Amino acid sequence: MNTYPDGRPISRDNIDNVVAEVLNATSFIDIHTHLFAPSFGNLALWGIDDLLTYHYLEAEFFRNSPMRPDDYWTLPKWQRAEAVWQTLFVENSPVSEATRGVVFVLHALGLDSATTSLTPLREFFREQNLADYLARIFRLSGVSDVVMTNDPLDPEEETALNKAGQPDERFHAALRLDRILNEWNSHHSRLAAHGYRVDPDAGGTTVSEVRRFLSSWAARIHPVYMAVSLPDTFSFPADDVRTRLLTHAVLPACHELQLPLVLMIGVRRQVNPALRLAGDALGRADMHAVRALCDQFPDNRLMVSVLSRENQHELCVYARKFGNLLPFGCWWFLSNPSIVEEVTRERLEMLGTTFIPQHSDARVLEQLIYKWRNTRRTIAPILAQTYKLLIEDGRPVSAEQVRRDIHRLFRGNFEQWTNRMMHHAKLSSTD
Ligand code: HDL
Ligand code: ZN
Repeated sequence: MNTYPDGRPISRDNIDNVVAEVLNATSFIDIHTHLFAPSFGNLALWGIDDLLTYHYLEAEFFRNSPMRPDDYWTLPKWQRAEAVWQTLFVENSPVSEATRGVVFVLHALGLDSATTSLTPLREFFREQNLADYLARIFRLSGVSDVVMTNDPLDPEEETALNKAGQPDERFHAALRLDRILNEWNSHHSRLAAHGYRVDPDAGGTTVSEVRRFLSSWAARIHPVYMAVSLPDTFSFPADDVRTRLLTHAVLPACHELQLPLVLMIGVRRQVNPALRLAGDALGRADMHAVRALCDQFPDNRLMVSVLSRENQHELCVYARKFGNLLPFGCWWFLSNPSIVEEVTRERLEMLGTTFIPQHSDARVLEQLIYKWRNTRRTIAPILAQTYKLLIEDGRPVSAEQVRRDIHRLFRGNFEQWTNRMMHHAKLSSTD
């Protein structure tokens, strides 16, 4: 950046420009997504039909359309996309976060977001060469690395993981443990079928065998962390299989492998199963569980995101009490500008730069474009205001400090917690 020499204090009037420039010039690490590298085949979602059949949009579609979910699911994907486009983008104004996001993706790609027909859009995506297109999307998004969500107990993904070709250094693995920690009854037999001596009641050699499973997959996919989403009813410790496996298998394995454990707490799964992926909701969780985990496992690094807005403030307070707790992201139903603003401000006020502001949770490649443009747009004035207060309170601010802080928030904290220096693409200013 050639606007301001590194050391010279920035005038208060120039703070907004400097913050915006540094945010745009810094490539971010996206620490939680559901994206897949192209080598995962059909699991890697991209293009207009995947963008429009995103479950956030399907939830909004069902609010607007007389079509019953059961009838909607009988349609092929392209027809579901047509129905969503007609209902949310043609017959109604795309003013929600998720619909406006698609508008911006199309705009950023130079496409007509006001079209009444998907045909011209489909032609554009059909013409794309994925390798070149991937690089363009990462560049447009200002992202250098994304972390996937990898579940080796998912049959479709296990096949892809076993077949995954040349790894793409921009896509990092994460070992997702929901089936083991939340749905043991339904999945222990799959572990047994793979030769792990586990019991339905998680007794006997289960703990050591689950740990062997974790070590084996960690050796194969080199995850940057292990992760689990947890219900709003999550309690720890408790007299249950989850506590037993967390205590004696997962947390010791994370410590041995020097991996953080990512906990995403507060989801209330399938409150309306008819909506499928769109059928999940949230609930306020008991943060005593987070305290107990931080306290009982001081040598483990815990990264926590919560789904209830009310839990965010508690999470900040606990992060002030435990140095092994790193809050991250405005997860899922919190990932809206009105809430991102509140959460980011309270984190800066209570934690300084010791947190990770956001992840995209993207499921479709092009979502990176809008999710990260929105993050930059929402957070820029908040950071600028923070520096203005600092100047007003007597401390000059330089561009170098702004660059250091933004690097820490969107790269450094994660690289430090995972002991990984990530692929660091210098952002080009042109598309
Ligand atoms: O459990 C999770 O990782 C959530 O992010 C769910 O995947 C959810 O469906 C989602 O995509 N949220 O953005
Ligand atoms: Zn997710």
